Amino acid sequence: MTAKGLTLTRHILLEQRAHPAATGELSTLLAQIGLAAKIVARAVSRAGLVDILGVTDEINVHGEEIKRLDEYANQTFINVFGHSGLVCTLVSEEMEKPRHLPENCAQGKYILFFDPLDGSSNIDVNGPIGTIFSIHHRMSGHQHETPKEWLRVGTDQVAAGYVVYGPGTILVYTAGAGVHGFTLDPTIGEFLLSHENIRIPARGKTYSINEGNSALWQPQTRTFVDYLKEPDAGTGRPYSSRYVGALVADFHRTLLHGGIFLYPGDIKKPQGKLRLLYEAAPLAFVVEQAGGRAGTGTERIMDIRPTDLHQRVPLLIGSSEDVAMAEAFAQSRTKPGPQMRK
Ligand code: AHM
Ligand code: MG
Repeated sequence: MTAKGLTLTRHILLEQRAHPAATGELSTLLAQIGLAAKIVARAVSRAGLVDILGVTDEINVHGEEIKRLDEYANQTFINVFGHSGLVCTLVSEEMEKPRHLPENCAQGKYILFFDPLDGSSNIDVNGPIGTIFSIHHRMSGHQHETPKEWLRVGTDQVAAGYVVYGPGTILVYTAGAGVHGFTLDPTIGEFLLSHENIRIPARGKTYSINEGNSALWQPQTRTFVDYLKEPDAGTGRPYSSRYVGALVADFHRTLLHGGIFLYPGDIKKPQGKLRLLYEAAPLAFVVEQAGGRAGTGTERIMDIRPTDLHQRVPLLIGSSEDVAMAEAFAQSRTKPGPQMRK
C-alpha cells in the first residue's frame, strides 16, 4: 500500500521492487513519458496565447514556424526518446510509418506506441485533450524489425496509460498491477499520486457516444442506446448522456464514474474511427486492470492481432456489466428479450 502524494517516479520504483528481475528500464521509460507529458502540458496550457500573441516560446527560441500542437506533441516524444537508450521504435498516430531510433536499438528493449494529442479538435475551444501510450517488448531475435514486430496483440502490452490535459493534468498508467493516477502539481513540476488503485464501478449511469451518427448506426446500436434511455428505476435508467469528443477525456470520466463509451462501426465506417494499437488497446489494458471490459461487440479488444499499423476497431469500453450488456445487444439479431431488461 502506498500513500497519496508519492511522486510518479517513486511510485514506479516501488512497483518495480515487486519484480526482482527488473532492470529499471521500464521504470525509466514510464518516467520519461511523464517528462514528455509535462512538456506537452506546458504547451497545451499556453495554446490560447498563440492567437493573442501570435508567437510561442518555441518560435522565439528556435526561430521556427508555429507548429500545430499535435505535431509539437509528436516531436516532443521523438526528442524525449531519441538517445534515451530505451526505445528502439516509435509508432505514432501522427506518423505513417514507424520511426526507428537506431541509436537506441543496441540496448533498447521496448517499442512505444502512442497517440501524441488525442482529441485535438478540442484545442480551439479550450476543451480537454490527451495523450495515449502503449509499451511492448521488442521481439527477441529480430535484429531488423519487420511488420511482425509492430503488429502486436494487446495482451502482449507491458504497460499502457494516458494523460488528460484538462483543468489539471492527470497521468494514469498500468504496468499490469492495477491502475494508478497522478496529478501534475505545476508549482513543483511533479506528478503526485492522486488516484491509487482505481477500480471502475461494475455499472454506471452514463453512456457516451456521438449521437450525430445515429442515422448511420447499426440497428443493434440504436436498440441499445434507446434501451439506456428508457426510464426504469430498477435498473437505474435512463442513463445520462456525456460526450466530450476527446477519447481520453470520455474514457477518464467513464473509468472514474462507470458507464460505457462507444465508438461502434456504422454504415459509413464499419470499423468505427478509433485506432487499435495506440487508442483502443492501451485503454482496454487500463480498463481491464481496473475491473472493466473492452470489446468490439463481438471480440475482446486485447485479443485482436492487428494486420495494419493504423487499423481501426469498433470500441465498446467501460463498466463490465454495461459493456457486457452492449455486447449482448450487438450480438442479437432481433429486439433483445426480457432477460436483458433486468
Ligand atoms: P484524433 O486522434 O484525430 O483526435 O481522433 C480521435 C478522436 C477521439 O478523441 C474521439 O473519441 C473521437 O475522435 C471523436 O470522433 P467524432 O468527432 O467522430 O465523434
Ligand atoms: Mg486519437
